Amino acid sequence: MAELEGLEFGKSDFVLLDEVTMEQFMENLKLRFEKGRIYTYIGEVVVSVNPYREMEIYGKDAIDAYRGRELYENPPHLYAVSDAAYKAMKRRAKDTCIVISGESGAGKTEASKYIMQYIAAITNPGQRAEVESVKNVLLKSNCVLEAFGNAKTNRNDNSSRFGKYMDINFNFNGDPTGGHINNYLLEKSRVVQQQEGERNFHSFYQLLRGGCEETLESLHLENDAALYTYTREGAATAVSSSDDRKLWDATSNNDRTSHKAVMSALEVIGFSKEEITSIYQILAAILLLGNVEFGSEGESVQILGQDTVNHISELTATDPDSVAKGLLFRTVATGGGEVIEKGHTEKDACFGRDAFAKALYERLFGWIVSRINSIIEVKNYNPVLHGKNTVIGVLDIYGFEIFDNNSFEQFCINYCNEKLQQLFIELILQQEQEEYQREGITWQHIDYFNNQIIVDLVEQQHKGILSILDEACLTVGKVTDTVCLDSMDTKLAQHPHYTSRKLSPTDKTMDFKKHFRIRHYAGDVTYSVEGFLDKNKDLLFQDFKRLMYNSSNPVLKEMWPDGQLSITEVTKRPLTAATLFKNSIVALVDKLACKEPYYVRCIKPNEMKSPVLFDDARCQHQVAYLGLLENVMVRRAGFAYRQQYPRFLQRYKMTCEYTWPNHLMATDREAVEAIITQHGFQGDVAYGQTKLFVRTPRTLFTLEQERNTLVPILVLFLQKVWRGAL
Ligand code: AOV
Ligand code: MG
Repeated sequence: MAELEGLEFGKSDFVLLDEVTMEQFMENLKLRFEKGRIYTYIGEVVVSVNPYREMEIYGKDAIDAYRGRELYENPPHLYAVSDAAYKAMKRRAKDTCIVISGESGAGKTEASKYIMQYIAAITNPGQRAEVESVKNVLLKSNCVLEAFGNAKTNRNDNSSRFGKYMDINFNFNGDPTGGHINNYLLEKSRVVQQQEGERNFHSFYQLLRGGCEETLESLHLENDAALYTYTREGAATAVSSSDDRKLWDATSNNDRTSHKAVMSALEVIGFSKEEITSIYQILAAILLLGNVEFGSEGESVQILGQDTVNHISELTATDPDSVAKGLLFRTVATGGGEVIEKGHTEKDACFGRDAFAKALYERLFGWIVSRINSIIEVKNYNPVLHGKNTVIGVLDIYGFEIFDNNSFEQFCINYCNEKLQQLFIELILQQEQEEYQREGITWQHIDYFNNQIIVDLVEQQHKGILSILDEACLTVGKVTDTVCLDSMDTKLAQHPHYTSRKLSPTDKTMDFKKHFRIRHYAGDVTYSVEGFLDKNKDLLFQDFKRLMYNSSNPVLKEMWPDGQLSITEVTKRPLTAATLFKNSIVALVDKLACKEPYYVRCIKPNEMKSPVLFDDARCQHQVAYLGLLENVMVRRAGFAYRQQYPRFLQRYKMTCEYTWPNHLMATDREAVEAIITQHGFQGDVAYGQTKLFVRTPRTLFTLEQERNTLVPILVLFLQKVWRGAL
């Protein structure tokens, strides 16, 4: 067994703090970070601080050390919670989930990958081919989804721009039999526009920098991201300072090598050659679309550069005239049922082109996910023959974020984080409460800040921001973003977590016509309402859908099934983007709530991506809003550890003369009482119906240490007995 850490590394569980104060919490967190101990427990919750450097703690040795062990037997690690989730799933046939939270750049995605790697490493010891292949697809899917769904933002060079929830299915043996990925609202606006210093999705640069000459030529591309409007915008400014240049070089090198990795991952997963070609043709078509410009002559709008249109039509296997027509006209049904073609204004044409590019990318991403799902879905599973099919879910979603300019996307992302914080509050409290009740133990209530009030501000029917937004989107006529803001300001003025400029006229950071502010659990965010209505309506002209549906490329056609509807069949009022997102997040929360949860709470130590800087104020802020101190209090007020009587007895029976080698008492519970009494730990435990509850981990550590000293002596003794020396 690995050595437990010495005290010079601080307390490995915050429950062990002498006093639960912010000072002591921060002191311990900082000390551990400085000593390279990035993980610390609060009971079964792992608090993780992003090290911003490579750590030598994820190798095979570490995996072996954690396999099958209890949390307190080894220093804190992601592997230990992964193992706990796996054990709960395997031994008790429980569906479990690991929820990883924390703000942008705190280390969620990296953590999710280590968790997946650990689970893959400890399963399928018999190396059965079909299980190996499922594991391979699950691991490789990360590489593909990161390429298409992650991007450099001003907060994180590899920021997840979509939410990911992955279920891994297991058979009764505890081996993975399949999986399913749910993706949540990809930030598609990034395809056509990025904030200063940011980039488009990695996939574009990977193709441009990593694609071979031949490939690029066949896609009508050149290997220079600066030639394309969609990849030029935010990034061009990112190379201005020397520091940025270093970063930029690092990312471009990365792009080159990543392209190969992604191509090979696609192949391993099982995408066909035609499918892979189609993926890159779509990426190329999007880049070229971005370069389509319009000019107007009198009333009529024209496309400048027929070549680009020809290339787009070739890449999408459509007819060039139809592409041009789709970009310049829209088909509308008049009140009388007549169908006419209406020419775009230049502005409408640009809007249509960008909406088309965004939709192409969004559908491509959705298609990649569903293709992976179809490959790894559990096949031929018969519960009668194979036992219960259990799952471990891993959630890695975009973290809470504040930028200089916060728009609809940040609003959705931050709302999603509110929902997850709410779930943490409910589950951690509920779980403790239920367990104590079931086992007949009295429990002391600890107060939390309950962020339900902010969740309500966003999603409450009729009164919440989403309802007001939807109402504005569904109103016929000219409702502008400003009109919508007005309506929010009026209806929400009294809400303690909403601020409008009307109420704080002296606040110069807010624009009267543009801004509203939400006091989120993780901080104040000022949102600019500009573009909210368009993004929420998410309008795409039916002509583009029909154009793609009529493509002679079957892969592309498959992505656009709604293109077969004629203009008169199209449903008038599809659900808005925000409502669709809300529904998907509500479904996600329901899914998580019915599983046994394990939590990883990630903290970002500084804004500079530095491995040595621990920014006290920033860290303390995160500890506060994540509710970690309250988490420790709940854990302390209750009992930090609990263990079934037989298992406890098995492990520690050698530490007590009445239980070693076997006890003569009526029940295991009495035998456990004998161990506890002999050590004088009575004050630190409570006896439940089926489990022993231990208040402080120290008790267990003492028993563990005693066991450590005794085990070698006993082994020696037994060897002698076997050899007949005694
Ligand atoms: P996030 O997922 O929490 O942000 P990431 O997991 O992408 O954050 O982490 C950001 C960067 O921090 C990574 O690219 C690594 O460079 C570094 N990092 C994080 N964890 C580790 C680790 N355990 N060891 C070494 N380096 C690490 V976001 O997706 O933006 O919310 O939306
Ligand atoms: Mg991430």
